[in-house]
Amino acid sequence: MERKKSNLAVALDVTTKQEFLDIADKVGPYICCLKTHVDILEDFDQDLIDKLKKLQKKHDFIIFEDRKFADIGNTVKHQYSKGVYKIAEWADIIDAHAIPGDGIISGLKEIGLPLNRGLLLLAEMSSKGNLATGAYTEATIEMAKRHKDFVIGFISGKKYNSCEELIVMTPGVSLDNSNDDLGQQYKTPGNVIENGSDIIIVGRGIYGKGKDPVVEAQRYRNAGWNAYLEKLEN
Ligand code: 6AU
Repeated sequence: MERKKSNLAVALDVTTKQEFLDIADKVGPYICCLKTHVDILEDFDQDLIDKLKKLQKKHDFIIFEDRKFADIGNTVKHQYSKGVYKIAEWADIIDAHAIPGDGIISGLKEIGLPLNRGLLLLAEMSSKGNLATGAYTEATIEMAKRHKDFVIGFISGKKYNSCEELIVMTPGVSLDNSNDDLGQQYKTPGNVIENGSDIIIVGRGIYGKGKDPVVEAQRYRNAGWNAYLEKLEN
């Protein structure tokens, strides 16, 4: 983030390999993290991963596969390391829901820790009516504290006083819209950085219809980084 002066993660939710690689190359210079949903790609293959890794080297970003694991430890272990995607081989970080209890972290950790990977827990969500609030969020924070060897942070809208050292990444960020028609709710980069978020996650704001990904990535990078500098001054 310091090297690139960027706290922007791009959520690259497109469904073809060509679009994916094209946008990743365009936004690469402006991001600290590329967030993927590889299971939405129609033509996923090993070649995509090889090319993604090349782009990672070229542009210097970490790869976050937003798999949102949510099963028992034994199952997520396989989902993380095996199957078509072999996520553990190429994703620097992943995320998981806390709903199954500590076993989900223990299972993912067995695979990820030896590979020097990191895990984010979903402590809050951006969508309307979501259930990750109050006591659930509190319990998630406590779970993270018990696994600090592997949990590096949260998906959340704010920083928690009791674990300020853990990274907070925040989705639901837009400079132009306040919601979509399927329950997504947006805040501005300024709002979320003010609340203590470290990294803004932006998807359609960057490559949505009629948008130029380079122009938008620069715009969001500047908005996020300037909000961070302002926060440092105050
Ligand atoms: O900017 P958008 O609305 O186009 O995309 C938001 C991205 C999507 C979601 O899967 C993801 O952020 N997301 C997440 C996570 C973990 O990143 C959690 C959440 O609560 N809400 C959310 O939108 O790729």
